Amino acid sequence: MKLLILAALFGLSLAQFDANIKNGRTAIVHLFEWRWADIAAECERYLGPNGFGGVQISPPSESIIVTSPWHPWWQRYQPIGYNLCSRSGNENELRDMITRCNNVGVNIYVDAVINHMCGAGGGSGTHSSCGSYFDANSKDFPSVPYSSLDFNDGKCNTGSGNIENYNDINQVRNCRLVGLLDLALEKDYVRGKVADYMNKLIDIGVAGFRVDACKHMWPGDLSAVYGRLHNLNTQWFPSGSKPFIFQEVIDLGGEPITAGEYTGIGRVTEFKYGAKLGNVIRRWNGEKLAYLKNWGEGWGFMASDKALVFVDNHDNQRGHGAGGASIVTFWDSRLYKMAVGFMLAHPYGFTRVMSSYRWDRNIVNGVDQNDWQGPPSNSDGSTKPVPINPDSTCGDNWVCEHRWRQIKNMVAFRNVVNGQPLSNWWDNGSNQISFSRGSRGFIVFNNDDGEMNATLTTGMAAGTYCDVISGQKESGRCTGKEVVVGGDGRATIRISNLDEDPFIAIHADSKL
Ligand code: AAO
Repeated sequence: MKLLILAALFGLSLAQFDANIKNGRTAIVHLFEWRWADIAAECERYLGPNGFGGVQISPPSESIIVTSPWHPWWQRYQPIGYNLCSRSGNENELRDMITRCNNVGVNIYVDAVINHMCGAGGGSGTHSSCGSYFDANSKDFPSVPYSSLDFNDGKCNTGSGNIENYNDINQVRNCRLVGLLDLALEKDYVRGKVADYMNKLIDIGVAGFRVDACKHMWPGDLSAVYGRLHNLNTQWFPSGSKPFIFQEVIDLGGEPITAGEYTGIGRVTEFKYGAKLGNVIRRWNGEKLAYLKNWGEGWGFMASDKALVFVDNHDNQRGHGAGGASIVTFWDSRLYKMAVGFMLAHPYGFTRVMSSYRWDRNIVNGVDQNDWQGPPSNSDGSTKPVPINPDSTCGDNWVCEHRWRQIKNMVAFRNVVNGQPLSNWWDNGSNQISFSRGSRGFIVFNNDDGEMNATLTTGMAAGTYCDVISGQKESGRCTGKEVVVGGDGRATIRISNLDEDPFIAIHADSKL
């Protein structure tokens, strides 16, 4: 009996680390600010067929509408209630998306903003995405309802009421993050309202949550909320499945609150990953690809089975959050493809691919003057659809990194090599590296200034393979470079440092 209880507890505690992904898939994509109707179509026409396991969506909860600046993306991080209408669409469209994505084996993960409501200066009225009335001055949010009794202000000791010092744990968790009204999650009532919101989404069919701003919530409060969550909808998930939880905690070291305080209750975003990989790919601070030999825990990251990893996110691609100038994004597309390629080839962590929109980037003294700009929009601020061009790229300033051939094919690579160990590491002591994933995949990078010409152990069966970076296998033929693996498992690899994509990847399914 005792053993059974232990097993049940153990099972429960492990469950929220599992992304509930179907069909052996391994990566998710953040379709930042996409409309629900476009995500539904993307699941059916692209994500399902190309082996993506899931989508992180922008917050679906009712938010404030900000008009100065004009409809910034960040207005959605200021909830005024938990009705399900947002800039991405209404509740029916949300339900339709979740159903259609689930039906093609693509999971939906919701960005849950539960630490706070809108900013203290949000005013009063019905300037909200479902038109619900609220009053930020009196902390009155009748659509939930929350009243002034449901906020933390009494517990905050700073003069401004805001977080002023990240070295003071109490401030970070009891004061307002950039002026956002801070919910009192230790109250049973507040926990109940938050859990109701998340449970409604679970019942509709989502597979889990990115939980926003977890550093600003006490782990005990979060764990109490998670403990109230339903199992996933059995129409699409095995009975007893728990929602996947990945928590946004920015821990680059140097602060008293660490990611480790949260890894017991769910996965955690590993922000060191993108910040350090950016340095390596840019070759800043004397970093080189050869140093990636012990990438992962060896670099001081959290345990692989606790980590949610990404090259950039919606904050640090535009200077919000943390990571700094080293973060590589679609703006540096050549380096970006290498960084994402490396991430998807390497076994560490659960991977998330970013999919962005272009904005009028204008960096003055290191600060982007237009970091607030929302998605491609009509003049009334409504979000534009994502048009698909004949060559399968996206139009209207939607970047769609996930549709770049190199990135899409590396998502497939990760699925093919799933579960295989990293082996046959090779480097030239500088910026040329290669490694295998068991006998299922092999990748080589040349980020040096000279040409690479080396005979390397691939771990692959003899044969001719199609490089999925310069091209791909189509109707049995290769549209890119071919790699010949000999009977000894070795291949001669030449990569010019001048190539647009100075890397090559082959896998079991790209064999010709
Ligand atoms: C907007 C306006 C504000 C206004 C507010 C209220 O911009 O001027 O006061 O409304 O009216 C997003 C936007 C915000 C926006 C907010 C609400 O980014 O600009 O405010 O929506 O509309 C901290 C949090 C982290 C948070 C990050 C942005 O810990 O949780 O700030 N990310 C999430 C979301 C994000 C969202 C929110 C939370 C709020 O992803 O999109 O905000 O829902 C240090 C700390 C970090 C801290 C950063 C930034 O980082 O460690 O925890 O993140 O500072 O303040 C080095 C250090 C690194 C340090 C960094 C920066 O890199 O190593 O640790 O420097 O100092």
